[in-house]
Amino acid sequence: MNKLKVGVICYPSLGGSGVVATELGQKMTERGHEMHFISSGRPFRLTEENPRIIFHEVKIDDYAVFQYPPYDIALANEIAQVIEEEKLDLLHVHYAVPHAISASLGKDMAQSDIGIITTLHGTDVTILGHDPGLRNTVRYGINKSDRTTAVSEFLAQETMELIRPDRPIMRIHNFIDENRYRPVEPGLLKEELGIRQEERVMIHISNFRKVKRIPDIIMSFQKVVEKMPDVKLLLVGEGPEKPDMEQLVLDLHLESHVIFTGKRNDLPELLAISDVMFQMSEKEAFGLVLLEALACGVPSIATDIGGIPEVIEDGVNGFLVPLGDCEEAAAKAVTLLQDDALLDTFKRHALAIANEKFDTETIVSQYESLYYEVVGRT
Ligand code: GMT
Repeated sequence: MNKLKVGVICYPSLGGSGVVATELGQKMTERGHEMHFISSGRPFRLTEENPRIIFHEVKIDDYAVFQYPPYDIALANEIAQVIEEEKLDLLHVHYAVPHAISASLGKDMAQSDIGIITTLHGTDVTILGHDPGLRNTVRYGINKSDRTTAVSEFLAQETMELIRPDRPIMRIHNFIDENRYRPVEPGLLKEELGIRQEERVMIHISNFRKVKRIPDIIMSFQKVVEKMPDVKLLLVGEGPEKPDMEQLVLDLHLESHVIFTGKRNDLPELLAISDVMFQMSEKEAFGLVLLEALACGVPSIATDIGGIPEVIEDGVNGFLVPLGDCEEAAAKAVTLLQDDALLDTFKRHALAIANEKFDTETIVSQYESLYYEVVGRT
């Protein structure tokens, strides 16, 4: 099979979608393909030097004539230029809006017949899809793509129902870097964070946006502390909600139980000292962080919404609770944290499901087959 030159368009810093785009790019280079990232900044997980990864920065000049710098047009320009100069075989865009639109425009500008694959990650459908104006734009982006994938069965179905595109949506689950996310030796991290050996640890990792419903986590955790005081909650990440969450922790007198770590690079080590992950999101197309936790052997208490039930099987590798039900979340957390045998079983299931259902090479192969299918067709 010929090796491909693929243009990858993604957000450099927006959570899980940028992570998946980067990990996939890296995995594709191991299979001999050349990946050209076209983005406003270097994707934050693209840290290692790799001769088969080429980064093309989209620069936007601040012309006085525009009130807002036209990023989508600048991106289309760059895409057209890279298609021509690098003789790309394919474009893989993450997010329909604006990336699939810019890709389609860039393809026209380059007068190319290059194929476009769009991967939907969630908010472009579950949030933008509810705006009638933008819904048409999302549909346009999908219809202009040769193939569209969604990161969960839930998102694929939601897209068909809300957006009603002309073409089917194929589900390809997310995956993680299995060399990084695995059970690791955490060293003295527990002590460094001021956690006693005998204390249980719950962890939440996110970008602290409203959609993550962090107040539900803190209020559920308060109920856990009432039942078993030897427990700590790690809140890992940064984002707009953080100052309010720090205040809520003070208001609930939980400051000796809750640790805000800020953004961290040692997530596998933090997961290694954690017993249970806590995720109470109101929208989640997949929940990449849940899979990262599973791969480190950490089960979850998570809301029964969106694509989460495809990652967390209730009573197997975690517990699912109704959205906003802090009582139930706390009860399930206590059940798990107070029963060593049950926790051990859940941890084993966590690892097994991460390794089998979300096997990295299988999922990367699904994308690679799609790449060849679209290149063959165009
Ligand atoms: O919601 C986030 O934290 C960021 C967002 C993104 O755009 O990266 O995540 C979305 O894509 C991830 C990767 O596919 C999914 O794991 C998240 O569930 C999805 N977020 C939402 O649907 C809210």
